[in-house]
Amino acid sequence: MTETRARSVGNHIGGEVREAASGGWFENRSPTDGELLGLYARSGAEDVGRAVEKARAAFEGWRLYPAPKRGEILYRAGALMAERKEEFARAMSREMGKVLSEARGDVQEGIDMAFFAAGEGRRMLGDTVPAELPEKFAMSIRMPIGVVGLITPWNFPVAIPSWKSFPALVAGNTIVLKPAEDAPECARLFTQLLLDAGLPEGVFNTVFGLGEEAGAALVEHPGVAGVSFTGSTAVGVSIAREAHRTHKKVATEMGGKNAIILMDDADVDLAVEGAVWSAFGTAGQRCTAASRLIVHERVLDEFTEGLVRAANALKLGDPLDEGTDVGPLVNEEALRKVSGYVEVAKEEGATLLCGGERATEGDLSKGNFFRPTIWGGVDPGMRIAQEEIFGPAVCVIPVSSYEEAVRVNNGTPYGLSSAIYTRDVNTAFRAMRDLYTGINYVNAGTIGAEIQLPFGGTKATGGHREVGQQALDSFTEWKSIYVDYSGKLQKAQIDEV
Ligand code: UN1
Repeated sequence: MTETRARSVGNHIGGEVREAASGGWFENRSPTDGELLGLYARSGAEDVGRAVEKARAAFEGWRLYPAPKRGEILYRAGALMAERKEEFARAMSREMGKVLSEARGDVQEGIDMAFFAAGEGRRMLGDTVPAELPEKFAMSIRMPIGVVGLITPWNFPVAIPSWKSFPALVAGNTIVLKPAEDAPECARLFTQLLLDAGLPEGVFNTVFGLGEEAGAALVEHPGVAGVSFTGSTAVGVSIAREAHRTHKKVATEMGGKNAIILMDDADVDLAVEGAVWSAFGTAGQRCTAASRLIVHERVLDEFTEGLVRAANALKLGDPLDEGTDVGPLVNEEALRKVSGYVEVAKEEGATLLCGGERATEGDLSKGNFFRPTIWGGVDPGMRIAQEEIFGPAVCVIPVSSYEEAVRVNNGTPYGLSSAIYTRDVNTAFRAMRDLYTGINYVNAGTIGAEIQLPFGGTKATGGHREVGQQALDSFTEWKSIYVDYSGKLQKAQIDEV
């Protein structure tokens, strides 16, 4: 019955809401019970072109609007987001399956980012440096790049659009957002929020659609000066290639195969808690999720026993119920992917310690629920220990020394987040030197990065950084400025005799 009442949601282009030029729509369904939540514009190149045109026109005014004033609009956006936190969080849980407490946390990252970026409006530091000639002034400033295309994922559907939009806006860019098709309602609420906060028409535009249609059109469009993408490494690499071909500035935030190392002097109970939270929080659907546990053989049995017990105690259920620990996977494709790795693990000879199957009792049968899965006896070279699974599944890899643990940690194509549990301060600092990932934790799991420090990783993770002051790097170009006030020709690098 509810299906007939599904709302149709158009694109937001230049302050107007409009259907896709093709008249097409795509469905947004709940991963918890399959209910149809809404229809969203299935956009293509024509819609993207119109949005870029509006954003291009708005850029001329927005870049001249003083940065502190741009920041004031972001302060308003942050305050409004705080007021609407519950509305955002509920829509998020419903459409992508994250449990409510985590959905609130996702919105909180958006609020934090709004206030942090707003402050940049009165900072946005450049350098002033001495010039080598006597009557000459030298400085550098950041300049906006123009229209930026943002392609955002469903797993942090408020935080990540905020991470990208707020720094881009405060720096003076205008935006076309292509949000993930698995969380379009959050993007609609986000867009409405920015309009309500007072952004001028055309500064922020949202085009719904599929990656291979609207997303690809955005990356190819010659009027787009920069692209920022978060998602899989396969898609990110093809976006980066296309962006380079069409001379766009590009930032890609891609996969992870994050590990927690447990040394033999670790607080094992604390490590169990950190591992469960990092591996099974958000049903393992975070870029930062721990999917490898590198455990010293001396604490292996004690740790594994505690881990399996804690994983089996997690409550699967409706993400809107406050008592639920783990919600559904985002869609059936995700379910198929995780199930596929259970087969791979079997072939590779890993030991399944718990989970490994869909959960179908009662109402769970209506959704994409998968039991928290742990494999023991994993060799670091196995596919389950090398490839990003993006679900509630984790490998336990035994090691016998610190050096081996570091080698295993660094021995994947990815480099986002890593953690070490140890009571030895020297080991902790050594690890902070040796672990080749963009984010390191000591005595905490691999998730929970805060927005005031750069977020991103090495190697196949992409090498770019979001949030923190470094966020501005993806949305600005440096300009070096020399002012000669001598009134005569002064030649740099030339010794006058
Ligand atoms: C992501 O999964 O893409 O550190 C972002 C964390 C969160 C952000 C994760 N603050 O887990």
